[in-house]
Amino acid sequence: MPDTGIAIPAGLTSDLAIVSIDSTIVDVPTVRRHKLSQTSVTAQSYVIVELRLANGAEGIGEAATLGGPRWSEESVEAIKANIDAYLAPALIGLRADRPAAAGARMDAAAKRNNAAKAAIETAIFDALGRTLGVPAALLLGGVVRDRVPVLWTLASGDPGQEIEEAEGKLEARLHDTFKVKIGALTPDTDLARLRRLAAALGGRARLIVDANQAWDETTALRCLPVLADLGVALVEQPVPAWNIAALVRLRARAAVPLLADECVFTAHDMLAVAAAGAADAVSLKLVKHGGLLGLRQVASVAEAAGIGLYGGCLLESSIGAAAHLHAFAGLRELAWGCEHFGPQILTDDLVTEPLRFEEFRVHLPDGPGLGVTLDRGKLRRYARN
Ligand code: MUC
Ligand code: MG
Repeated sequence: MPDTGIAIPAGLTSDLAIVSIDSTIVDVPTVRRHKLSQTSVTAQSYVIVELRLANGAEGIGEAATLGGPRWSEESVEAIKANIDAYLAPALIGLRADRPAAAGARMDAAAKRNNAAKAAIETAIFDALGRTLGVPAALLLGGVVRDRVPVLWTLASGDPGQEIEEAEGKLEARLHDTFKVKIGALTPDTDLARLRRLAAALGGRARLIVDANQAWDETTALRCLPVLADLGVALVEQPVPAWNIAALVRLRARAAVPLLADECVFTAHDMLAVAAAGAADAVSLKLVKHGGLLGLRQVASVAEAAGIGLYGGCLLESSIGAAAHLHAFAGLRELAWGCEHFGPQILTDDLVTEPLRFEEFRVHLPDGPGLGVTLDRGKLRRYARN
């Protein structure tokens, strides 16, 4: 190494080449059935990525799915196949201190496959952070916040059970905002359900709803004023992802802010939604944006357009949730907080020390890389045969 007068951190002088990338499908049961408009799950399926560098450092990442290829086009089976056949081979030999170059190589090797790419990029940041002894958040520009307000999702479809569940969360001071999944039932049944929830929890909790694209424009036009009257604070993806024009028309008439989810995967999508004036806020998710760098890119486009940021999830375990928290930690504003309750809806976690939930907030874990450690015993227990 030439004498530049600049001290090179010991980790950077080690061999940072990526030597192996392994992927494992796991299925972790949930504490209750979780119903969305397009699917319903009693177990969460993830692909866990383990990446190793020549210097011996290891990194982990997670690709989350929800009910097979129903929430988006990626299933765990497809994610694993594309990692093993295309994405991993494209990265072997690349230095881990080049995550942007890794992104370019992965984009050249496979179109979209954003959850698969996000899991690998997360593992690169983890391995690099562990090598340098710094948190992934520092590699992304440092920390503005070390804890984030976190909501809980009510999704059994049974309002009696949902009120009891919400009361438990309020009592334990874990969550005081609740996202209600609608669209699996008829619009009128959902409105009746929301009336009961608002009457029981109103004044003590904030309610938002997510229709997961279930309604057509006419239904949304009829239901949004009712939701506004009930005090619902935010309505997520009421109409199909393709129907940006409907979002624009609804937004012009609705007295409740609209949150873009399935209609924003890439920074180009974000730009189109912003230019059309189709949303008040956007849900940021690694599985949509292809990694921490992609998430921050989408956030930058939203920030430039004055669109609020919401920390979205796909029911990740503590591995995926930690990765999101590192990406969220450096955002200047995260107006809507986050929904990384995933680790709490699983009957078990995949790390040695799960994330800390306290006083309605989830904490950014301490330590190098992601700050969480894979429990290999758990990985084996939940691995699909
Ligand atoms: C979504 O569409 O937002 C996040 C929380 C939840 O219950 O479902 C997910 C996906
Ligand atoms: Mg959503």
